[in-house]
Amino acid sequence: MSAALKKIPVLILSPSMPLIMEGIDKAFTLHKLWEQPDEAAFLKTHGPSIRAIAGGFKKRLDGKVLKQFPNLEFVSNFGVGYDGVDAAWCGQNGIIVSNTPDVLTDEVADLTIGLLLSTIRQLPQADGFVRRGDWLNGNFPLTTTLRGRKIGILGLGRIGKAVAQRLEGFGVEIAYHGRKKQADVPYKYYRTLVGMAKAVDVLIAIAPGGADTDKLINAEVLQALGPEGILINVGRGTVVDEKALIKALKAKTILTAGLDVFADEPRVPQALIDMPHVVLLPHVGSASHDTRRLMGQLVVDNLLSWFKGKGPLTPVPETPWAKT
Ligand code: A2R
Repeated sequence: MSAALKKIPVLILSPSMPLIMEGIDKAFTLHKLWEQPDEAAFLKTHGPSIRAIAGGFKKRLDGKVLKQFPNLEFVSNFGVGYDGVDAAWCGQNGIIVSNTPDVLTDEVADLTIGLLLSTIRQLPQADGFVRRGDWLNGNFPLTTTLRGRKIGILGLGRIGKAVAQRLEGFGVEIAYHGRKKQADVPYKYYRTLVGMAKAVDVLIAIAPGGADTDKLINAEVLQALGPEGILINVGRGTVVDEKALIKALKAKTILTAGLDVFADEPRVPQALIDMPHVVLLPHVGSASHDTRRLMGQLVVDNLLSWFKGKGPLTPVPETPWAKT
């Protein structure tokens, strides 16, 4: 690694994958905020020299936080979702933000299908039934089915398309909602989410978090989904109004839900935990060794590419980069 790169200070705010920390440490001067005896004093002394921040961000990196780093050039975000960074603020202040798209698309799409089938056919519950010895006393109750269902995808992006592609193999009808109709997709487009929810009985959400999508799936949408309705959320928890969801599940406004993401992770509302028919996962969409390795490497490679003067590999749309 070059001596010039080695002088560049890069900050990680909270423990990250070893691959990320080792990769950054090898090429740059790595600072680990959580290891500092006095974080505030560290930020005061070293904040002005930091040129990049990397990792996943539990506490949102908004303008107020980012102002502590007047020489910041780059935020390398772990994950395709980057609602933990105020990318619009970064764009306005000459800071590039990168994320880790594509390398996790198939993994999350696979998990989505697994969660869908688990929720419909009650697979975790059936597993518990065998383990408890309940089978000795009779058969597992019959479940609902995927057969004949219509599926609506909120967010037909990279992952949404990969989910749709898999669903085609299941012979189900597919529709989608997003802010715009897409050319060259064979699925029916709905201009409104409520309109789509009325027409389908499974809603799969794979949209980004942030202010624009906050509580997009609300009481009205759930009502429209109907009593046979199933909600699968693998995007961001904030996209669902959790209180409305709990109410709808309790009132049987919809049938059930399969959730990999929650509004305040890792805290999951007790009301959901208490419902035996919903399936709850701890945000594991991309969480395989292989895929996380690819994501971690992309975090490091974005930094390397940027500081070698080659531009970011995967900048987010709010911080476009054009070579001058
Ligand atoms: O709205 P469009 O046509 O740009 O479609 C995007 C959709 N989307 C929205 N749909 C409705 N209302 C919104 N306010 C809104 N904002 C965005 O979400 C697009 O089809 C989709 C996002 O797709 P991609 O950017 O390709 O992201 P990818 O790689 O599929 O990942 C989706 C999300 C991440 O943002 C993380 O939150 C999560 O999966 O891991």
